[in-house]
Amino acid sequence: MHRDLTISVVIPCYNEEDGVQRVIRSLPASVDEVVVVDNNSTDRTAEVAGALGARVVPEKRKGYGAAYKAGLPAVTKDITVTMDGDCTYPSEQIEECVDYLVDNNLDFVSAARFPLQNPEAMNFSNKIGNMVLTVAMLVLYGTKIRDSQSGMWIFRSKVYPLMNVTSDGMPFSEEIKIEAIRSNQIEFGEYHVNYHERIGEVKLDKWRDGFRNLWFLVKKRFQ
Ligand SMILES: Nc1nc2c(ncn2[C@@H]2O[C@H](COP(=O)(O)OP(=O)(O)O)[C@@H](O)[C@H]2O)c(=O)[nH]1
Ligand SMILES: [Mg+2]
Repeated sequence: MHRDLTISVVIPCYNEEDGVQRVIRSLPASVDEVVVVDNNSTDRTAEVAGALGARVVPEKRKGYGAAYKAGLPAVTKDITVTMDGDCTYPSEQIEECVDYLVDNNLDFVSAARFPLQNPEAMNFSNKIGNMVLTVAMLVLYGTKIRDSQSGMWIFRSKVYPLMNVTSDGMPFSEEIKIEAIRSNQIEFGEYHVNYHERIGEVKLDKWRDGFRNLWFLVKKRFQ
């Protein structure tokens, strides 16, 4: 609990046995609940997470979005915080993000990685890909945000049902932000955070996922 609000952290994982245990261990004491969504991992992700006290939600449908669609409705606390199971997002800044949400009367905060505090944390092509997608989102939706692809969000759990999220894959990240920004019942904000270098193997296929995410933005805009 922080600022009288209870906190759940949701972590989607596909083969992140090393990363997820470090993420869970690094969480501040104010986190009341950890939900790990395991997508048919073939390593020890589920055992490791369970042994560290996380609630493991199994999801058979593949994909980052499918995992979140199983994990986000499963939270039971006031605030939902999301992060990857790879130690890239700053668990040490969760409380700061909740402060930003509360102090600015917001419902949904997206943690922006750019400008990168540690330029080494992301390779050049991913930086370009992120920039292209964020500009595409600005052009198509008029959203003036710095990071359309951040996987760390801090929101009041009660607003989740107000967002109509559909994607089973990586576009889930941009989609939830569009839904939050567009809703007149949700106050959206961005907060700059530090982004760390990844532990474990990258799951993202930058060309395939980059184009899929771009196509998703176009499709959702004109449907
Ligand atoms: N549950 C689940 N998690 C996934 C899947 N693909 C990626 N992830 C997780 O989603 C997070 C983001 O993937 P990652 O490779 O770090 O992508 P990046 O952060 O965009 O480079 C990581 O915690 C992955 O383990 C999937 O198909 N299912
Ligand atoms: Mg990641």
